[in-house]
Parts: sequence; C-alpha cells; structure tokens
Amino acid sequence: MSQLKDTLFRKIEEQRPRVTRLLKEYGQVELDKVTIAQAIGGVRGVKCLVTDISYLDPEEGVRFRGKTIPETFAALPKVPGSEYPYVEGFWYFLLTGEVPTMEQTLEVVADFQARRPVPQYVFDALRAMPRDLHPMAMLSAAIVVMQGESIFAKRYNEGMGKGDLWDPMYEDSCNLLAKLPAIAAYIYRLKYKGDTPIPSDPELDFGGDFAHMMGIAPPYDDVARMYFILHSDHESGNVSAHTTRLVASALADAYYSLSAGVNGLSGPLHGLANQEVLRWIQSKMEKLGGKLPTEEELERYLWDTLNSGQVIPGYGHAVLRRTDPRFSAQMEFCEKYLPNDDLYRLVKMLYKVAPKVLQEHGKARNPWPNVDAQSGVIQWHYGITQYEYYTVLFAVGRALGVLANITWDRALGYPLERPKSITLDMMEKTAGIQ
Ligand code: HAX
Repeated sequence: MSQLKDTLFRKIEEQRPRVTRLLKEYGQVELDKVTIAQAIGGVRGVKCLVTDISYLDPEEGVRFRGKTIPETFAALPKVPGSEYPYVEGFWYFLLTGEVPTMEQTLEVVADFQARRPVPQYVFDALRAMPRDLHPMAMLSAAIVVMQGESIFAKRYNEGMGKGDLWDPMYEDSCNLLAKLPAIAAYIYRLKYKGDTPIPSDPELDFGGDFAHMMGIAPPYDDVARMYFILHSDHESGNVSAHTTRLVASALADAYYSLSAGVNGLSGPLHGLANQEVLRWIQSKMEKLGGKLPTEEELERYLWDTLNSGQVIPGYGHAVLRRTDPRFSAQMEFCEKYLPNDDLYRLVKMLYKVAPKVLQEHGKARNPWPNVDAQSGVIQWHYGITQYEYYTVLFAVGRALGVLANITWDRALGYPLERPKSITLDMMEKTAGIQ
C-alpha cells in the first residue's frame, strides 16, 4: 500500500466511530429548521451535508482541511524552482488532512505518472465529436466514455462489503485524476490549435505536464498549479460538488459521478461565469475601440447591464459575503506577473466600481467579486483566448475536491441522498393560507 493510501485508511478508521456515535447517540439533535424560503429558495443555508475536506465561511472564504488559501500554499511541498506546490501533495492533504512530506508527495507524483496514460479510444471518441461542441460537453463525454475502466463497478458487481467501497473509489479517483490533464489539453489542442496534440512528458508533475501539453511556457506551469488548487473544493453544497456527491450516493462509480458534476459546472451561474466575465469585459473594450474605459464609463456599463435584467458576471455568491480569497490569490499573481496587462487593469477598476454599484442596486446579498472575476484574465494573458475553454480548467481543479469527497462518502458509509418534497398546497396549508 502507498503511504497516501495507508494514511487515508488510518484516518478512515479514526473517523468511522465518530459518525456512528453521532448517528446513534445524537441523531435527534436539531441542526436547523427549514423555512418556506429555504425550501423554495434552493435549500440556501440549510445545514444538511457533511464534509471535512473544506469549509466555506461566509466572511473568511474557504479553508481546505482547516487551512486558509495562503496557509495551504505555504505549507505544501513546492515543485523545485516554482513558487507553487505540487497538485499531487495537495491531493494527499485533501484526502488525509495531513501535510505530506516531500517524500510522500513525490510518491504520489510517481503514482500519478504511472496512472497517466489515457486509453486511445478516449481520443478517438473526442475526434468523432463535432469540433464546435462546447469543450465542457467534450470533457464530460470523455470522462463517462472511460466508465468501463471502473474498478469500483467491477468490484461492486463481484460483491463487496459496504466498509470496503472506499478502496475502489479511491483507485478510480486516482486513475481519473491522473488522466484529466492529458484529456483537457487534448481537447484544447484538437479544437483550437489545428489538431496538434502534444504528448505527455512522463517526468513532469501534474501542473507542469499540463502546461507542457498545452504548449505554454513557464510560468504557466505555476498558473496551472495555482488554478487547480484554488478551484478544487468549496465545501460540498455547490452545484458541481453536490451533483457529483448525489450521483455517487446511488453507488454510481467515479466516472459517472464526475461526468455529472462536470455537467453541473457548465451552468452560467456556476463554472461558466469565468467565460462570461471576459466576454462582458471585452465587449465593453470593443465598444470603446480597444481603449480602457474611464471609471464613469464603466459605472454606466454596469448600470446598463443591470437595467437590462442581466447579472454582473464574477460578482456575488450564494454563501460568501466578502471578496473571495480565491480572487485575491489570483490578484496577487497578477500584481507580480502581469501588473500592466490591460484586462487586468480593467478587472482592478471593476473591483473598485462594481461593489458600489451592486450595493446601490440593492439586490445581490454579496456585492464582492468571486473566483471567476479574475481567472479568465490570467488565461487570456498566457494565450488561451478561447473563453469557452476556461470552465474546462475549472473542472480539472474541481475534480480534486469532489473525488476526495466521494472517496470519503464511501468510507463513512453515507447513504443514498433522498430529500423529501411537498406540494405547494401542503406548504400553503402549513403557512395557514386559506
Ligand atoms: N449581478 C446582478 N444581480 C445579482 C448578482 C450580480 N452579480 N448577484 C446576485 N444578484 C441578484 C440575484 O439574481 C437575485 O435576484 P432576484 O431576487 O431577482 O432573483 C438577488 O440578487 C439575490 O441573489 P443572492 O441571494 O445575492 O445570490 P444567489 O445566491 O441567488 O446567487 C450567484 C448567487 C453566484 C448565482 C449570483 O450572485 C450571480 O448570478 N452572480 C453572477 C454569476 C457568477 O459570477 N457566478 C459565479 C459564482 C461563483 C461560482 O460558483 N463559480 O463557479
């Protein structure tokens, strides 16, 4: 057994009695009451999901395994010559809650390198798809087309105990994760670079190999590492994480579950917002003949967008009530590497003007930027000018969090998810409406 799997197993053995005790002895303790507004309003704020992988505080932002984003970046072993950590070490950390040593990290790097080769039929399937298909649809299809590789499905069909389900879920998750950079880069080179895929470099780490297969020079390898880690997890209630978890709760394997989660991520109110941000910003610059707008012009543009009934992309959040620390982490990168980039300067100006306008508008509960307000700008700077591709990058990162979650869901034996519905009649009766 690898050090990661060994540590994970030890952690699972520690956690299981905690869940059993909570259920058996404290099962009737109330966490929250559900109101009509919450039932109609997308279950906002209802505490009914459990995960230890990350927690999203409305004021502070996400903590991965108890660590803030800066603490996470500082703690994990770094790729030599790079300022950012190994994605593989982050996977170890997400799964176990323990910061790995360099040796433990390099063991995962080698393990992922061995799991990396993508079956040829995946590339054949991608090539058979219409080239103008959205890259998220391609990614989702490429994941589910590998379902026949699932160790979980095979072992489940052979018959296995509930307590052992985490093991094949872990194996599928590692196999899938290790292959995602190559699949995502293949989609990019197939669709946008004249069908010129670049083979993987077996010596490189997850982020480094992705940058290499995209054909983009350093520091894009660091952009990839930063981006994948920042987008990995945001507790388990957001659409992509929750969809993955819901599908896996029916004991569907990681291939079916992640493909479903990727479909959820493709919504414009969720992961697609990063492509919308850039489209929105650039259409303003185009109208001005490529010039940066003044603050007054930008403010007018914001009002025009709001008055036409559209949202300001990249602003607002269902849980957060402050600037998203994932936005701030990317801003730090931009300040260092692209302070004079026109789009970045516009993002900065927007950060100054948009919260004030949204507050005045008075609808959004959170007028501050989320992760998507910034991410497309960095990708554009490094030559990825195809907006629609940005959500694929988000999906590769998100896979880390959701796959860690469904491995733990099986380890702790969480059951099939099945919330209860009621009718509008029943609700009106409960509310005392005649
Ligand atoms: N611009 C204009 N109006 C906004 C707004 C924004 N950026 N954010 C929220 N509102 C509006 C909502 O549409 C809602 O209006 P209605 O009452 O007419 O329906 C009202 O303000 C209250 O919404 P809320 O409670 O503040 O926010 P929600 O939890 O309903 O929605 C969203 C959260 C992220 C979907 C929302 O803020 C939004 O649409 N933002 C723009 C799109 C975006 O950036 N999405 C990415 C979010 C991060 C993410 O998940 N990335 O994957």
